[in-house]
Amino acid sequence: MDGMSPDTSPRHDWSLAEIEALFNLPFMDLVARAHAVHAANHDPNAVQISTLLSIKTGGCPEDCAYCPQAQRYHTGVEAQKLMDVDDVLERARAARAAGASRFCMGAAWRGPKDRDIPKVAEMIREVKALGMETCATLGLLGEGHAQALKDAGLDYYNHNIDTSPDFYGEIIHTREFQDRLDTLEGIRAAGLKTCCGGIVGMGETRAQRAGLLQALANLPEHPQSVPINQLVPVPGTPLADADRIDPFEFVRTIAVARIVMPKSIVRLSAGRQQMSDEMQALCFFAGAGSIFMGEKLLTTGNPDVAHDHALFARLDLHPMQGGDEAQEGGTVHAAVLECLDAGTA
Ligand code: SAM
Ligand code: DTB
Ligand code: SF4
Repeated sequence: MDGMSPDTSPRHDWSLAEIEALFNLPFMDLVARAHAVHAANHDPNAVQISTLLSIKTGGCPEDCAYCPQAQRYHTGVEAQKLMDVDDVLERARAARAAGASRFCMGAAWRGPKDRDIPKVAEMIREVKALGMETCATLGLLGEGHAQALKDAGLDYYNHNIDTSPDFYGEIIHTREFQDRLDTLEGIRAAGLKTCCGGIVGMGETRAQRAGLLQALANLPEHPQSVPINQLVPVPGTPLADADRIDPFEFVRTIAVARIVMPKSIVRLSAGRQQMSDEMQALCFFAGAGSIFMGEKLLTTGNPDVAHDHALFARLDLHPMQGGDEAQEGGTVHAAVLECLDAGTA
């Protein structure tokens, strides 16, 4: 197979040259091909909605160059301890009311300590009981952690490889690329769904963006969810002054991710506040099938919920109930239906 054929059966043997060839296609050809793959595998008018909550903020010992929560950078993020379960639940209910089908809990840890797991497990159990899908992103997992989270009802675990193996060492020094692969292995072994992607716009080359997608596509299983983040440059971090990536290059990255992992849900993740509505529409056309909705990501801003509801209405998009199952026909959440009705009235 040449990487150009319309065959969409998942492959795990992508060469860098094949992925670079996709990036190098004429823009219109690339986006058209990506849309064809998208429509063959997903409902192109459905977008899955997740909401993020930072359950433990700031004070992180790691040195990820993009991150406002690393203790060593002075970003103005105030460190907060692990939230109480009731407060988390209140936020999950609000997210559900705004139309989110999945609630993602993030912690600024290198990884959880054994003593953190029971409290996070309780959050997961309670959020799940609200009828939402659950996701957690807590860093590197130790022995037994993934299984304990799975037993509590966790659906997805988010752990990003963040960038290509050959650029990784310029961004993070406190943990190895292999550490991340090991955590991803533990997630799969516990039967959790994987959410794994990366960040673009950190000064990497196109070949390195291709390398990020190659590493993702050649994992033993394609992650069910692939978040593509555009760097949110935060003052105080080493990447505060990184040049913004060309918006069309970002769209190309979404399109290539769509083609190389045809069954995965590609998430148009961080950075939407810095994108025009038109650019987001192009990302959806090129194969993005999921977003974070809610005015905050973890510590940085995200578009207003009302603006996103209006965008869905303008683009005739409907929320999918969650994950792959939704391809068989998701349930549209009442709050969003109302908004869609209002938008078309
Ligand atoms: N501490 C855990 C970890 O690093 O695995 C979980 C939380 S961490 C904030 C989750 C992900 O957020 C990172 O892997 C990175 O992809 C993304 N992220 C963090 N800061 C970002 C930024 N400024 N712009 C875009 N994405 C960012
Ligand atoms: C992911 O890939 N992006 C989200 C989620 N997974 C955890 C996080 C984005 C964080 C953006 C910076 C912030 O808000 O602190
Ligand atoms: Fe810590 Fe995660 Fe931020 Fe890295 S990305 S500094 S591990 S919170």
